[in-house]
Amino acid sequence: MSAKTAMITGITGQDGSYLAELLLAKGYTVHGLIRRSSAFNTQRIDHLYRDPHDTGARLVLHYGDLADGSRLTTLLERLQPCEVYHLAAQSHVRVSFDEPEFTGSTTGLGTVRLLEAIRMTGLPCRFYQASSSEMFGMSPPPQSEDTPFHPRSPYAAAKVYAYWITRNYREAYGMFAVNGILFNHESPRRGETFVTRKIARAAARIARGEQEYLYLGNLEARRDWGYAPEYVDAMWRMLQRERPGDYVIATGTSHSVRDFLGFCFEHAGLDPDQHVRFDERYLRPSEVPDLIGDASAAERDLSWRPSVYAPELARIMVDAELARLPHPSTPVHARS
Ligand code: NDP
Ligand code: GDR
Repeated sequence: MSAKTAMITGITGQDGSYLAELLLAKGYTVHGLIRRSSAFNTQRIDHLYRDPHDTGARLVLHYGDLADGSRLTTLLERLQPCEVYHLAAQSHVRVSFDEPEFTGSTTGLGTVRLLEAIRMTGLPCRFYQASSSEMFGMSPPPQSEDTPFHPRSPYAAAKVYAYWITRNYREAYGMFAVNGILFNHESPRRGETFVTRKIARAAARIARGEQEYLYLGNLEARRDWGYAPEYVDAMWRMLQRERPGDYVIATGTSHSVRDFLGFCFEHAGLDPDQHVRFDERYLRPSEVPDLIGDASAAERDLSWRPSVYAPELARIMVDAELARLPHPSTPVHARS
């Protein structure tokens, strides 16, 4: 077992929760950055949390925000992590068209605030940047570490900035700073407004008679969908390398949104034609048509390879949604 200390920004998100699980299982002490909100936003990590007064509690949460560089500096100074996983971001592509400036500040400048905090404290830690396949945008598939970026949204443009500033701190200051260029990865913990979770949730609810229709936008976009728990393992592997490098993480397969809809609805015993409606509000001003990642460098250098592909992922997600719903035999008055 290792006695390392890690810091995770975005620990309350999908990836942060799986990464915290992984690092705790490896014996790390994990410090997570959380935003103050008027209601609790820690549902994804509540099962990992122990009262800090308990001896042996190794998950510690700290208030902080990517907008607040001085807080990042003082936290790093105090916690002295040896690995920093920077996952926090305004991560929704469609929302980034509505809030481009906020997205630039959080998703783009948030990264340089954290890197600068590391540089100023002189901490010899390793840094992981959550880069995205969205940076490839219009570049045709397959996309690898050598594919040029052509971002198609304020989110993707902010991630391109964050990618390059990470490389710049590596080159300028010799920092161990890496970019994981992760293609879409999903799970039952995915945010409810991302398309896979939205579809899986609707399939379960329609099958149980709790919802009639599902409203979607562009069904023809193609994505390379993998399974989130496998992807956080790749993040960790990148920081264990002898030398820093950037890696694509993907399954190498692509499916359309329509395909994913078919996988979920078939598993729930439903016909999409009877329940799916188009709503233009879910279209984007500019779309990313087709992503297929080439993760051969990660397989070669990190010994990382995926095992869950989109059809199985869809079944995992629908089953999780069905399990979340009250059992059909439970009388309505007994449901909380
Ligand atoms: P989520 O949207 O589930 O989680 C985002 C996290 O960032 C949450 O913990 C959120 O906190 C936190 N956050 C947002 N804004 C701030 C802020 N201003 N200060 C501090 N924390 C903030 O994202 P995922 O887990 O899916 O993704 C993790 C990272 O990986 C993101 O950077 C995303 O852009 C990137 N990525 C994701 C991919 C995917 O397919 N999932 C693929 C490629 C990259 P709160 O809970 O309070 O909202
Ligand atoms: P994406 O994920 O934009 O790829 O970004 P999302 O699930 O939002 O969209 C995937 C594709 O589905 C189409 N789509 C819809 N999308 C949503 N959200 N809602 C709908 O109703 C709908 N109908 C069709 C979209 O147009 C798109 O083509 C995710 C995020 O996690 C990013 O943070 C991450 O960087 C990338 O994946 C890789």
